This record gives sequence, structure tokens and C-alpha cells, in this order.
Amino acid sequence: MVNVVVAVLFVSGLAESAKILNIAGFLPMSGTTWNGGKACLTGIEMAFEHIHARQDILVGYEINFMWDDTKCEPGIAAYKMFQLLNQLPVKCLIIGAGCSTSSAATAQSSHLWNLTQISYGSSSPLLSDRKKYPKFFRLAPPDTALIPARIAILKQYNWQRIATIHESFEIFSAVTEEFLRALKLSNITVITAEIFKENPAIQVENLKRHDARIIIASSYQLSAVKLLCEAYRAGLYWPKIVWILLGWYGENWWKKTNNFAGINCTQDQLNAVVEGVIQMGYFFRNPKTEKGLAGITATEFDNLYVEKLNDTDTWNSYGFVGGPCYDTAWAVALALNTTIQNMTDAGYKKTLDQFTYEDADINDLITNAFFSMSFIGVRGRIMFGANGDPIVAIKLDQIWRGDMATIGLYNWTADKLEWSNGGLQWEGGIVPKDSTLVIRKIRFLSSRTYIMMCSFAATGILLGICLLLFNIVYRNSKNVKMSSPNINNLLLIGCMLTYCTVFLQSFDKKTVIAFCKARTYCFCLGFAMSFGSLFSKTWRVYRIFANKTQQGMKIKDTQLLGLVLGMLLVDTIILVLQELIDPMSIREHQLPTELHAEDNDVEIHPYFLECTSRNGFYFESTLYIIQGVLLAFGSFLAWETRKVHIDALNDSYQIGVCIYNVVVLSALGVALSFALDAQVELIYGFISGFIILGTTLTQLIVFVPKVLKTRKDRRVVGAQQMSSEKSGYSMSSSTRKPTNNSTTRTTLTEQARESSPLPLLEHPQTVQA
Ligand code: ABU
Repeated sequence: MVNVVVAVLFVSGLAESAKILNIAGFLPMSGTTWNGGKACLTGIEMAFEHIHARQDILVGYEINFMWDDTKCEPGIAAYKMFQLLNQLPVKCLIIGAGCSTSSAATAQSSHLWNLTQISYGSSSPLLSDRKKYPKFFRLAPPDTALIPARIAILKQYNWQRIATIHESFEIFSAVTEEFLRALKLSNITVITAEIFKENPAIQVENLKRHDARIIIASSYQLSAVKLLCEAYRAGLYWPKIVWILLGWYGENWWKKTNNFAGINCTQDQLNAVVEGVIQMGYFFRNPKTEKGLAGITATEFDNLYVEKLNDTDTWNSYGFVGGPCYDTAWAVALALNTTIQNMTDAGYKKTLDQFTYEDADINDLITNAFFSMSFIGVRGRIMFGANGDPIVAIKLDQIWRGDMATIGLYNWTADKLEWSNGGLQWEGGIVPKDSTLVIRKIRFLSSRTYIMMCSFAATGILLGICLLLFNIVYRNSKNVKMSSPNINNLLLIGCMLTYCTVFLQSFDKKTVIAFCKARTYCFCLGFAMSFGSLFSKTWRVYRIFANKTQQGMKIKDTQLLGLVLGMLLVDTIILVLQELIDPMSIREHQLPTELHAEDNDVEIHPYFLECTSRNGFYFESTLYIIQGVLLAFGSFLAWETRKVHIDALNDSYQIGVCIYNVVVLSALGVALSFALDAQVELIYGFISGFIILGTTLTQLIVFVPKVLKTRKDRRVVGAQQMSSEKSGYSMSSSTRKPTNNSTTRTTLTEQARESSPLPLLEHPQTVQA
């Protein structure tokens, strides 16, 4: 059965002849979405008491207010309306509903009963649609009325990047849609527009991820508490973050009451997160100290209202709605009073208390009375525009040091904000920024590391030049001659090319590609020449060693040269193919973000430039694989020939050591270049270090024994010459006996070599391990 409370017989001792005007009412007395019903009912009851006490309005009439609870649910609201209207007495007007969804569900059919409906609180912009809701009025302006004020504040503080978040109700999405359109027209960027239903945690995280600083939120007040509780957890609050909320919340809406079930923030946390919050809405109380139609000021109303309500929690949460509800009841009385007058003037036979649902003409009179009224209420001047919406001033409130204060209003005519009470407060007077200022900084190698490595590389090159000179000057000395000086020269040139890669670092964006290419070519060719030389020489020893049973094994320097050139050719082909098919381009490699030392609103985003190509991986892998196979094969050859001592190949042992050395350092270098991803300084340092170390060791291991031996030989020859001069006998170096007594096995070979311009290579070898 219908849960109708025939509410108030407002005046005790009513005159028997008083005509009853029945009014239906819909209030959200319960439910979790918006239950300001109790606060509103108190205001309506107060108004009807005051009206009935007056002798100048609704004289001879009495209002019977019949209300029911909608629970802020549209289905329930529609059901309750059908129940109320199907029961006697006939109602001549509807007050309500509170929630927009309930107002929409009732107002789209209440006009079919020829009933005018007035809401005290519904603020959905959809309710302005006169075709759908032709007899609907309201005291709450649609939240779209806030849009010009929102844009004005964004422009005033030059906030160009903002985020929105709204609860998933049509009332909020309709406003947000229109707001987003207005932002676009104003060239303000919306970095993200979030929607939440029950738990806004994910959406708050998204806001944080987008670096949202100015956040405009639309939700019911309990959801606003949930939202800010999540914002507290995410650290998304004052002083860097500005939250702009709707203004139709209770005066102390964030203060914990029993309604806060499910909100896991302490009061202190909520106090912290609401600090600085801006709210935009309309005035619930007249800012001017003037007596309204009811003969009381807003402050006098509040005193009476608080006493009648007698409920601190309800006052904190929904006390603001008492004034608009009081004004709504007065507007209803005024409209009915005007209609009674107009019916009398028009010569109606029946009076307003005899209204039936067929009386469209009387309903038109009631509707017109709303359009024509203008009076001062608790909220200030009350009047309605063509679509039944009130014409109101928009105000700005701010929560500062725990209290909410009105700090400005929006001037519609001038389209600007007018500040009062010192205007908006900012922590330390610093206006929050709309985004973190990102400074992108290109990072190059430090000149200290570069100069240090280049000095080592230059020393290595100098060493290479000295050894090259030594090799040329002493090319005919037995010691040098026996080590294939041509191949060794190639080895030294390869080493010098490899050293050069250390110098090839760009310190200017424009030259990055050129240096990248030069470095790659230099390294590949240098490596191919130096390692190729080592490899070919070891290969020769291996071949001779492996062919110990064969006679007539001949391996010439030109063959070794061919092998090195072959390696060079393979590398060159790969590099040229890459250049033709998939040339390198610059890529910015982002480094970890750094905070500015002085301003934590500034973030430094360092990056360095690297060369890349779409299919670079394949080319690099091919090069790595080829070099890797050669290194592995070289190690194998060096290992296989480790016990071979051939004077004719007098540096075979050192070459083997060099190969191991190159293998180890190359493997370390490659591994480190992957491990130290993006650490420019370390990568350069380590790779250059390995290049310098590997190349220098190769040069030293191969050439120091030759230099020492040559020096020693020269001393011996000098001593012999001196003694010959004394004894009158001279022996030429070409007829000198070998000094190495342990190499009797190769004496023949040596002799053969000594008589040949191409030592060893043109002669058959028989080698015993
Ligand atoms: N103006 C607040 C009442 C809630 C609503 O419109 O649904």
C-alpha cells in the first residue's frame, strides 16, 4: 500500500470554510545517492507555516502537502507519483523531486495530468528541455550554468591543461559533455576525462598518471568524499593540485558523519585533502542582508531553520537545501495565489480547490504565474527564465584552513569573476601550475671522459705509428722478416683504425648520424683488419701444423692478405647493404626523469641521441654473428696450435695470446653494452676502455718481443763487429748461425727463409708439434 503521509495541517484551528489546495511532494528521504529530503521537508514545512500565518496570501485557502520518499530512484519516483495521483484528493501541483533522475521520471508525465511541477534541487541540464518537461520549474540552476564561470577561472589563471572526472550519472555526463565542448572552443586541453561509478581509485590513478593538476569533478557529495579520499591516497591534492567541485554540497560535507560508511579515510586525512578545494554553485542564502517576501533575512531564516531541524548531521550534509526548499514553497504559494486572483478576474465559476486533472486552462494559469513571479527569497531574487530554470548568480567558495568561505562570484554581463574576502588563497601565494614543466635536455658524453679516453687512444695510435715505423725500418732484419711484416703492418693499421672509433663521438645533434656511421665503419673495418691479420696468421700455422704429413705446403702472404681482404669485403658488403636498404636515423633514448633541484614543479627529461634503423637488428646481428664465428674459430685455431713453436713463424705464440685477448675483451664489451643500456658515460667508458686495452695489448704482445729481440740482435752484431774488427774477421748477418739452439728441427726452413724475400711462405714446411 502507498506509503503516503498526509503531512501537515499547518494551521491549527483552521476555519471551517478554508478551501484545501492539495499538493504532491517527492523527497529523497532515504537512499545513498542524495538524501537531502529531511533537510528540504523542514524548509517546506516552515514555509507553509509562515504562509498560513499570513493574512495577505492564499486567504481562505489551506495547503495540504502530501509527500512520499523517492529514495532518489527514478523508478520509485514514477511509481510513487502514479500512486499519489490515482488517489484522492486531486492535487493541483507537484513539488519535487530532489534528484534530477527522479524529477525527469516524474516531470515527463506529470504535465499529462495538467500539473505544474517545481523542483527545489534538481540540477541536470536535461531538465531544461521544454519539449520533454513542458510544465517543469526548478530553483536549482542546471550545472551547465557553471560552465562560463569555470572557463573564466581557467583563463584567469592561465590553466591550459585540465582534467575532468564525473560520477556516471546522466546529470553529470550531460554537463561534462557541454563543458568539454566549451573547453575546446576556448583552446583549453583536456588531458583526460574520467568517469567513475562506485570506486574512483582507478580513475584517480589515471589522473595522476596524466599529471593532472587542475581537476574539475562532478559528483554527488558522498561520492565527492570518496573521490577525495582516493585522491588523498594517491597524493593528488593541495598545494600542487586544484580540485574544482560542484557547489551544491552541505557546508561541512567532508566532515565525517554516520553516512560515511565505506570511506576509508580518517577525518584528518579528509581535512588535509579538502584544503584549497574550490566549489562553484549558486547562492543558497542571500548574500545581502535584506528581508524577503517572507519578511525575514537569510540569517534569520537559518536561525529558525536550525532550531526546527534540530539535527547537526543533516545540517552539515544538506542544510544548504533548506533555503531553496523554503523558497520553493513560497513560490508555489505565490503562483497559486496569483492563479486564484486570475481565476476570479477571468470570471471562473469554480475555485482552485476544485481543480481537476482535466483543467488544462487552470494549469496554464498556474504555469504562467511561475513565469511572471519575481520575489526575494532566502536565496536572493527568485525568478524563472523561459525554460523554467532560475536566473541566478554563480558563486565561488573555497575551503581554506578547514573552513569554507565565499570568495567570489561570476559576473554574467562582464563574463568575469569578481573576487571578495581576499579571493582565492594559494599556499605560499604560489598559484599552482596546470602541469609539470618538462624541460627536455639532450645529454652528450662528458668532455672529461671523452678527453681522457681520447688521450689513451691517441697514445695507442702513437704507439702504432712507432711500431709501424719499426716494422718498415727493420723490415729486412731477420726477426721482423720472419713475422710477415706486411701482415703485421695491416694489423697495425687495423689497430689504429680501431683506436679512431674512440674519437668518433658527436657533441652536436646535426652530426650524430655522420659520427655514428663513421664509428661503425671504422670499428668494423679496423676490427676486420687487425683481427683478420691475427686470424690469418694463426690459420697459417694451423694449416702447416695440420699438414705435417704432407709435403709442399705453401701459404703465401698474399693468401693471408686475401683472407683479410675477404673479411673486410664481407663487413663492407653488410655495411653498404644497410646503408642502401635501411639507413640509420636518429632516435631519442629517454633517460630516467630527474626533479629540478629548486622547483619541484619542474621535471628534467634527459635523453641522448642514438642511431637506429628499422631493421638494424638484423644487420648488427649478422655482423655480430660473423665476428663471433671468426672469434670462436680463431680461438679454436690458437688453441690447436698452442704447442707449435716454429721459428719460421716466430710470432705464432703471441698471435694466439692476442686472439684470446681479443675474444675475451670483445665478449665483455658486447655483454657490457647490453647490460649498461642507456648509460652513455659508462658504455662509452667501458667500450672505449676495452678497445684501447685490447688493441694496445695486441700491439704490445706482437711487437715488444720483436723490438727487444731486434735490439738484442743489434747489440750482438755490434759486439761481433767490434771483435771482428779487432781480429780482422767480419761475418755478415745473412750467414750468421741461428741463435736459437732449441729449434734444430726448423734449421732448414730458416735457412730457406733467410734466402727468400718472402720468408717461410713460399717454402714447404714440415712441422713437428
Ligand atoms: N542539485 C543537487 C540535487 C541532486 C540532483 O540534481 O540530482
